[in-house]
Amino acid sequence: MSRLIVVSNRVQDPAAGPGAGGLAVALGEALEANGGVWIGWDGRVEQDPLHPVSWNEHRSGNLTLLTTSLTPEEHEGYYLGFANRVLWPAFHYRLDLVDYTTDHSRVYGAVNRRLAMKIASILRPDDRIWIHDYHLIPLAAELRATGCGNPIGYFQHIPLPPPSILAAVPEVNWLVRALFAYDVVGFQTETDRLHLIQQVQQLESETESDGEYVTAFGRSTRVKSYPIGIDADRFTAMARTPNAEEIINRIRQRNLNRSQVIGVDRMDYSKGLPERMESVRRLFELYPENRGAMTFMQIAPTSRGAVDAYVDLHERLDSLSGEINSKFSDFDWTPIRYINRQFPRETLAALYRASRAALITPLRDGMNLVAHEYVAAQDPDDPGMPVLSRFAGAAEYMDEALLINPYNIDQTAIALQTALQMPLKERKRRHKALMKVVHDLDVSRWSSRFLNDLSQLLRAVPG
Ligand code: ADQ
Repeated sequence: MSRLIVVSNRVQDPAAGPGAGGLAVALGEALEANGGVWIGWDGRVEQDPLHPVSWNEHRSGNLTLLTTSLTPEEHEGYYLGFANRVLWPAFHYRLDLVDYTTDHSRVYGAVNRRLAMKIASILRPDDRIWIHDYHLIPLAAELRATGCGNPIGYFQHIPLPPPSILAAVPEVNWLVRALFAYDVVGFQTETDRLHLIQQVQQLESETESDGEYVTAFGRSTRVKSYPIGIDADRFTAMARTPNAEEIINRIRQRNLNRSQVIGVDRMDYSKGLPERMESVRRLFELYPENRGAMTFMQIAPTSRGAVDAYVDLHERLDSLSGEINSKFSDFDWTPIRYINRQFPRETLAALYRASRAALITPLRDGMNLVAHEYVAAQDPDDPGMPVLSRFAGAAEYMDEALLINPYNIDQTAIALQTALQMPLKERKRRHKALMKVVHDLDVSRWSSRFLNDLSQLLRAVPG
C-alpha cells in the first residue's frame, strides 16, 4: 500500500497526547491510516564531529519518525537566517525586517539537499510525499534531481504576498521555479494562490493557467487553496470537560461581574500585538464605562528568542502593558493581564469560553487557528464574538466575525465595543454561521482534500 511521507521543519510526535496540536493530530491520522514516515528537525543544535549529520529513527505503531539535529551553521543559515530572517518577514509583507546583509540562501539550499538525500535513500516507488511550509520550498527540486518521480505536494501555511512585495525577496526566481517541481501546491486562500500565478506570469512568458493547473518552466502543477482548520469537535468537547468548567468558574469568581476579552498568539511581530494593546487603551479612552468592568488577557509565549526582532517586540509589549496598567488600574482591577507562557489546550479552551470577546488582530496571517478555536469553544447559547483582522486568511472565510484593519486603532476599539455590547440574538446568529465555517474547514477535511489530489497522481507513477 502507498505510504505517506510527511516532511516539515519540526517533527511533532502525534502520540504526545492532549498536548499535541491539531496539525500533528491530523497529519498523524493520515500517516497512521496507510503507514507513513514523518521527517524533519528534532529541535536540537549540535556539532558532533563523528556523526555530523546523524539521523534518529523512532517507530510508533504504523508511523516512523525520522529526525535529525542541525549543525550550528545550518541552524544559523537555514533556520534563523533564510527561513526566519528572510522568508518569514517578507512573506508577511514586512520588507523592513528582512535581513539583506548576509546570503543565507546557500545553507538553506544545502539543508534541503541533505533532507532530499535522506528521503531518496528510503523512498519506495509508490510513496506520496507531502512537504510543509517555507523552510522546505526547494525540497522537491532537490528530490527530482535524485531521479524521484513520486507525487510530491507542498502546502504553505503562511501567506504568499503579491509580486510587488516578492520582488524584494532574495533568490525569489529560484524559489518560484522550485515550486514547479511539485505536483500539487496548496495555499490557505485564493488570494495567495492568485499571487503565485501573477508572479509566475511575470517570470515566464510561456505560462498557461487552465483551471487548477498552471504550466510553467516545462511542468504542469496543480495550484489550489486548501484552507486549514482545527479538529472542531475535539476542541468544542475540550471546552466542556469538568476540568474546563472548573477553570471557567474560577475565572468568573475572580473577575466578579467583569467581562474578559482574550488574545492568544505565539509572540510574533506578524500578530499585531502592540497595535492590539493600543486598541485596548483606546477602548478605555473612548468608552470609559469599560474601566473597572473589562479585563484584557493576552497570552503570548515567547518564540524564536534568538532573532533580534523578537527581542525588541518582547520589550515593547512589556513596556506598553505596564504603561496602560499604570494609567488605568484601580486598587481592585488591572486592565491588562499579560502572560508569557504555554498552556495545556484544555486550559486554553476554557479561557476562550470564559471570554466575552477575542482580539484576533494579526497584521498578516496565513490562516490563524486561534480564530477557529475561539469560535469552537463558545457556548452556543451565550457566545462571545471574535474581532478579526481582515489580513488573516481566516477573514476570507469568516465574514460574520467583526472584521477590522488592525493598523486602525480606533476602528479596532470601536469593533471591540460593538462585540461587548452585541445583543444575544445577533451573537447567536453570527456564532451559528461561524461555527459552520469551523466545521467546513475541519483539519481532517483539509488533509483529505490535499491527499486526494496528490493520490490521483499515483496512477501515473511507474512500478
Ligand atoms: P502560527 O503562526 O503558529 O501558525 P496560529 O494559526 O494562530 O499561528 O496557531 C497558533 C497555535 O498555537 C494555536 O493552535 C494556539 O492555540 C496555539 N497557542 C498559541 N499560544 C499558546 C499558548 N500560550 N499555549 C498553548 N497553545 C498556544 C502557522 C501560520 C498560521 C496558520 C497555521 C496553520 O502562521 O497562519 O494558521 O500555521 O497552518
